[in-house]
Amino acid sequence: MSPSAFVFVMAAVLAAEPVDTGVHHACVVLHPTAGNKIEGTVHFEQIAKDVRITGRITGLSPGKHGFHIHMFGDCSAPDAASAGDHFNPGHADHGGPQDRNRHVGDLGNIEADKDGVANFSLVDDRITFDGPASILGRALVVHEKPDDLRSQPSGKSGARLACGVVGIGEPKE
Ligand SMILES: [Cu+2]
Ligand SMILES: [Zn+2]
Repeated sequence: MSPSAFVFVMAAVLAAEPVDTGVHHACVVLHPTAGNKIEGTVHFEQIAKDVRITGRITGLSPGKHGFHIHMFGDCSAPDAASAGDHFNPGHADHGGPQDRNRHVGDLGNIEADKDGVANFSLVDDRITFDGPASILGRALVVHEKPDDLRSQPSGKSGARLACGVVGIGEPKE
């Protein structure tokens, strides 16, 4: 084989190599809405068919706080109303993370300790990084009150205390 033919063949082989453009890690930096001091960082990592959600959020009142993916990655309004409703591509009812009938964005609650700090690690089997249930570009919202996992349309979780956009994270391997 001539050198130029070899280069041609190698270029064809490299071009045919499947390129994995899939996202396996996403990251959210939470910013407080007007009038409070909630801050935090949350990571989403694909593990087989599930997504592990880990994070640390500070400035909360002790106890449970609703924790959802909302439709729009727009945290610009002072009360984060611009993020829209719960992310619900399947037109389901509001529910808890263990329910089959739930919004894709229904991640339930996080719980803050007496110092107002929530350290958590959850696993969810509905959110994804591609296809119709992809959370990329949408918003993560932390609420004032617990999500009761039942009431429509959003679990009576009250005001939005912090909001952040779900961004593509650096691969962790
Ligand atoms: Cu919410
Ligand atoms: Zn919901």
